[in-house]
Amino acid sequence: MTEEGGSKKTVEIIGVPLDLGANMRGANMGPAAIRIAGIWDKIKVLGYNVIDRGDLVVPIRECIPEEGRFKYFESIISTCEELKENAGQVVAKGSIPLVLGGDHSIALGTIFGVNKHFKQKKQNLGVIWIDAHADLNTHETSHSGNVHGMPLAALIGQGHPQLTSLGKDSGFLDPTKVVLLGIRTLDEKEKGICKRSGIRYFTMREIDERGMRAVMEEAISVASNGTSGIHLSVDMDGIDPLYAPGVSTPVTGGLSYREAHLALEMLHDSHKMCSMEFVELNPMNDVQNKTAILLVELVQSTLGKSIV
Ligand SMILES: [Mn+2]
Repeated sequence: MTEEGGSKKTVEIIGVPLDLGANMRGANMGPAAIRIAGIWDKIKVLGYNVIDRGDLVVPIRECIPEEGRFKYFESIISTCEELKENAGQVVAKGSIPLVLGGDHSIALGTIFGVNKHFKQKKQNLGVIWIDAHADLNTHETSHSGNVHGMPLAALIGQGHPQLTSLGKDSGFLDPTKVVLLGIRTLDEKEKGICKRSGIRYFTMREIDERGMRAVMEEAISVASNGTSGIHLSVDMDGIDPLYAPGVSTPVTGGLSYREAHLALEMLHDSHKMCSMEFVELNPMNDVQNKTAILLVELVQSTLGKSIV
């Protein structure tokens, strides 16, 4: 869905400087670091029109009253409502939303927004979610109460009613059309949720054994089956901290530089990608903006940059 009939596609950037879903602070500086890494020019050079919608206005942590065990639910939900609206508008225009996080809780806004558009046309959305974690905790299984560990659960309709209420008018994802890629650390109770979810998950072990090409072929086939588009959600901690140190929750043993590029080059070649988000970049932990530069390169691969 990236280039149709030679006409120029438009990519619309939406920055979401929100780190309220995580204990570690700093992901709210992600959109700025990604712009500094040259995202606009690097997309433009591939022949796309680029529109930068700027950043959504996100409440400041110190200005929000303490909300109890479930941290910053109200503020995260109101930001996600606004993001849902924005992402929905962009796909309805036939453009590609590129959402820049921010922590992974913002996927609730992006994906419910895109899904709402597809549901209105009686179509389904597939999702490829690259992450070290499964993000399948609920309020009952989460140790921390941090929303960035819960978004995928809420997107398939599980979890705290305040979070799932975001999907009331947009419908939930069909877990059999969702792929988790690169997972390598799950909470004990989250493992059971993952196994029972119906999601096709590819652990790092399976990627090691089968190779990224075979895994990604299957991932695209699962996310394409009966769907009209694939949303890509990239948590930068899915990539090995050797290449992507600038994240809030680094976990060793992740995707290599080449594996990550190959996966996204293959997604581009499928012509199914309709929307994307890149999240959990944390400039506080980065080294000379290296992870933001990698993120921009990965966006380019998803949009069709090839070696020759
Ligand atoms: Mn995540």
